[in-house]
Amino acid sequence: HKKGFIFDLDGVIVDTAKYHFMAWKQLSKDLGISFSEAQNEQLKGVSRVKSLEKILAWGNKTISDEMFENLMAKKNEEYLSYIAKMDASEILPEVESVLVFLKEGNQKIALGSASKNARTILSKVKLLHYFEAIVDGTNVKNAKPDPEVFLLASEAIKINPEDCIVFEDSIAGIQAANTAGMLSIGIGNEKVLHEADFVFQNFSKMPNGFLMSLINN
Ligand code: B16
Ligand code: MG
Repeated sequence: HKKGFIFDLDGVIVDTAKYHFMAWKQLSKDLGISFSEAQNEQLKGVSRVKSLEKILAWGNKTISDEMFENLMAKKNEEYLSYIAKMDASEILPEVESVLVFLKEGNQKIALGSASKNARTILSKVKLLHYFEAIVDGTNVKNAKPDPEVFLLASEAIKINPEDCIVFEDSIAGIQAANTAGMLSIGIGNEKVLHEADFVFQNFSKMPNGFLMSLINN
């Protein structure tokens, strides 16, 4: 059977959340707003625009549209300076062996991410060549939990949604996969991701034969 395997990026393939955190923290500091790791948690899977809106709301700040654009550009510049130093050592456990297994099994692989920097990051960590389609923040109009990102990915790899499997670390992403009619696999905390069909702390906790059973189902 040919299935479509759709991967989220941040939190599933690499932990770029720590770099988003550093960049948002600096921006908040410049604005005199406090910003905690718990707040950063709430920005996972959330677009750049929505993230800045949330930070400003937490700090009770209103700013001009021009200033908003400037801050977004500044945040991304700092974020990209961290990304520039990334290499394959930052790939999360067992991610590459899962990609190799799927590729060798002739399965379709796509990316479904909110990030506008997805291609840059995948190429930095040398995983770009595994992906037949990349749907990211540059293609998508409606953010997760809207299913658009995953539906576009399933179209791009020509696999029906019911034959697609999504790997996600955010609640919004799991909801998006469920709404798209796909099998949702949470990567992370099972208490947080309880709406997923399956949850594993990371790919190395996935039992032997699990991927094979998804392909054969
Ligand atoms: P960028 P994902 C998301 O990636 C991140 O989780 C989220 O924190 C970030 O704000 C968003 O991408 C946009 O990223 O600023 O690079 O366009 O988890 O959907 O892969
Ligand atoms: Mg994510």
